[in-house]
Amino acid sequence: MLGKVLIANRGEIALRILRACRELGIKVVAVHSEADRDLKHVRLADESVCIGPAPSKESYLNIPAIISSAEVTDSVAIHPGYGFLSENADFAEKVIQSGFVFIGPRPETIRLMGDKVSAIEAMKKAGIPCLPGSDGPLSENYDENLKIARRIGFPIIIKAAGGGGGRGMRVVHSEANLPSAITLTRGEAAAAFGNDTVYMEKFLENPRHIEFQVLADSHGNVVHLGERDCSTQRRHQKVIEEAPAPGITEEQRHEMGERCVKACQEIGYLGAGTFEFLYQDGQFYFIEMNTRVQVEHPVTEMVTGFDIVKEQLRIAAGEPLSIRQEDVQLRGHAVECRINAEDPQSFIPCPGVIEQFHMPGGPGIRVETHIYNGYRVPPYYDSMIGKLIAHGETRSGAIARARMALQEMVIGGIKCNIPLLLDIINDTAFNAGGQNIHYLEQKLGLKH
Ligand code: MV4
Repeated sequence: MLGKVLIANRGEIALRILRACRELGIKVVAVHSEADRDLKHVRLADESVCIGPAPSKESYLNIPAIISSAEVTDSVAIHPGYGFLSENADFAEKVIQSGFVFIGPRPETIRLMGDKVSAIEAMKKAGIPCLPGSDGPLSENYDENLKIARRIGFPIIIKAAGGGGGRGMRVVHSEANLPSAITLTRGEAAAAFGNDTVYMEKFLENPRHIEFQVLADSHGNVVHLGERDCSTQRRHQKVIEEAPAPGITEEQRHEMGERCVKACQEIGYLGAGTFEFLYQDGQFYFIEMNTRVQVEHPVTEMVTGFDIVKEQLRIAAGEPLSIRQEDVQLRGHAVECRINAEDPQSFIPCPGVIEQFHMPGGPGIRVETHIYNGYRVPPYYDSMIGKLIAHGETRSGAIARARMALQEMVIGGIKCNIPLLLDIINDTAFNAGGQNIHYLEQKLGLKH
């Protein structure tokens, strides 16, 4: 096993990674910003290094500071968590060049998936269903682009190759708007990602967001752990995720899971990964692949019984996966509620001191959080302060447990979104299951 792992992240995921390391007998190095000295995982780590001032750019995104922290602490490997440098191919490359193990896919794979045009091309070639699209970057030739749009059929969507997660895209409903949409998206993409490559896809009006979790080791073993439904979102921020996805049959799961496994084998994927699909009218369409552990990984852990972060560490150590596909059986249902330090009505972040914190408990309840009584939520980072995951034998059983736990949980001193989460958990449409990506914004729109 890896002797010592440096965790290049903060908050709940840093604590989650620390716990997985501890279980495997791995020493832990925490790196933190000046604003994060009091993080729970920093206190629990074997060693800690302050890597810079509060702003992420100067700390959690400061590659030289992180690499030198690994050097001075004699770390063997670096776990990037999610966000920050987790999908930065240059970082992964520098980690490896400096003699450390990067806990994630190879840099070339991160780069391939980071460019959405090359990701779609690779996946299409590997037998993953994709949307009708431009099958490559758009040129500057208007007639050519119009021809592509007519072949696909309106509405279409223009997306930035360097985008993802909802950044850099524009829907076009008619031919008249095509040239300006391409020009505008290209300009925004150049400014935001330093890459003005754009591509075109058929636009789906009412899809669900369903993603498949995979794990691949360095011995050629690949497994899928089924899917998650992440359709309950607002402005591209997921609010509630669940596994399995309502209404997806064992046959669909098997077919899509197998396709994802085969695609991983074809591209030589390594580590944990997620295939993101849009699902509409019974069909799956690949949109992106995430080459990191995801915020919502616990719902998959709850229904499969496997530990995704421990598997990441085993894979990075060159060990074979501890899971064979035939061992993967889904049991019950899990829902995850993201707890954010924000106003539940305006969604404005609410940093400050946690004056009171009571954890919920009972059968099937899991809380992933770094907060504690007296902890100050800093204003510099994402407002997510924790996750409540509820497991039950059925979807309604899991929802009932989530409801009880949300009612039981007390977070005082700052505003948080528990009232909003309860409102969703008690909503008739949410309880019916299988809502699309517009459900939450439509529900909130009704109130405003
Ligand atoms: C789409 C789409 C409809 N049609 N692509 C947004 C996030 C990025 N990962 C892709 N996104 C979308 N791509 C086509 N061809 C609708 C979305 C979309 C969305 C997707 C998943 C979850 C939430 C979303 C919210 C708005 C739009």
